[in-house]
Amino acid sequence: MAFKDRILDKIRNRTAVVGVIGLGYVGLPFAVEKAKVGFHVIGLDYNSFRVNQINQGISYIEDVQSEELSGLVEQGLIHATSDFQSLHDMDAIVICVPTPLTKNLAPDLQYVTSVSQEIAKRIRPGQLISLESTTYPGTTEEVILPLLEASGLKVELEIFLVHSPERVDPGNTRYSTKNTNKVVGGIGPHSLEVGETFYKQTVNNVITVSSSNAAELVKVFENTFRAVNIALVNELALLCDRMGLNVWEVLDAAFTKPFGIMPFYPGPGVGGHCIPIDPHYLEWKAKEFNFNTHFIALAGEINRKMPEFVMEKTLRILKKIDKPISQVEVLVLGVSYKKDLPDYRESPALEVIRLLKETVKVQYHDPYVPSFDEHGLQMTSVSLTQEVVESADVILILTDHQVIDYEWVVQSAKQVFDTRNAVRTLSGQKENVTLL
Ligand code: SAJ
Repeated sequence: MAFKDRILDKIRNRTAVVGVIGLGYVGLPFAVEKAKVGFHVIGLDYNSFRVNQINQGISYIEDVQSEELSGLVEQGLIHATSDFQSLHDMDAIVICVPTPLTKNLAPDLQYVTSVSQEIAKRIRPGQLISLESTTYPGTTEEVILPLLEASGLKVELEIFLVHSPERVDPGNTRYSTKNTNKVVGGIGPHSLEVGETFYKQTVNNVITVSSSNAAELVKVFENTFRAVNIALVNELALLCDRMGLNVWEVLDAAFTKPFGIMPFYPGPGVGGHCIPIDPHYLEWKAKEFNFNTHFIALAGEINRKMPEFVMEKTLRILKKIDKPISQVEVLVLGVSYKKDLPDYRESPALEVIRLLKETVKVQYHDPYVPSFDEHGLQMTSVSLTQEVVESADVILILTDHQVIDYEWVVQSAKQVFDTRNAVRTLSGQKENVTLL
């Protein structure tokens, strides 16, 4: 097994050139971890802005500090490019490109497929290819493998192919790429050995599974677990609204159970590029086996309904105001998909604003999102001044950024509708606050 032994040696002595395709919230932190232990890393991204930022040592990812990145760039350990020719120089190629959905919730593998074809054009014996993008079980074996072997090279003999799902929790300061357990599954035992050795260089704990299919299913299950449990508490919020009970009080009390339960909280919906999307990859694949994943379908339905519920409950509050509805002003606090991050991809807040704008005047403030152009909306964040807070008929908290002074907001506002229980820790009066 000359080719396997050679790549194993290069990985173990860290002379292997590591390629990372897709320099987003997964790829860039991974590239930094590899460079920190001495690997030469080539970052490949079609986005020239990202390439230029990285080569100037400037990080655009919250979890990567520019000081750390610039040091590695100056040492020549990280270099970014848009040139696919660089694939030939890479010994280990890690694919971290997006796996979105089409409009009718079907997998969109265009990025994975096109990158695999580019790799196949320049592939050479002795390379390891690892898919980290979240996808349905079978992608590595049924989509990537044939594209790579079209080159004439054989997986398990001359090239090595694994799936190792990314597990990045944006904004999580406790778990990083290095100390988050990493699952790896290979097309065969030789690929698995190479993949496991590769990840063990920078990850404290590598978990091997029997196949790339198993590794793909592990990750999609993880995100399905979250989507279903978030939908469960969202459904409870809908029921508590009808029963006149406080869902936050009920959940806080339920989570005092010291075993057999895990905290999840309701909200205005589910955003980000994972939880609203990944479970539908599994739902789509399961149909091939004549199998309906009811929990995934139901969770998606409930979570996607939350923005409409928030809009409806907001209008209920507004109807109590002695003012023509068309004159009413709503100030939205927070549009990113979760707190303390600038990312507003798939954010339910945008859907809530879109719905509300059909009836009332809406403006927003988000310290992390100065402006956005999405969902047919072009909006700019307003300053959170005393005047802006006092003049709004309702302040609608959709993202609970910690930098906001909620004590001041509640004291100054006429009405507050808090969909995240951001006011949970406030001691003062909260008569003007309605919770989801
Ligand atoms: N949300 C709720 N209630 C909850 C938890 C989350 O409404 O109890 C909402 C959030 O506000 C957000 C959405 O769901 O809009 C997703 O939140 P998230 O933190 O689960 O999702 P991501 O995409 O930021 O990160 C997740 C990772 N999060 C955690 O495990 C805590 C993890 O599932 C994956 O590593 C990552 O997606 C991914 O890349 O798959």
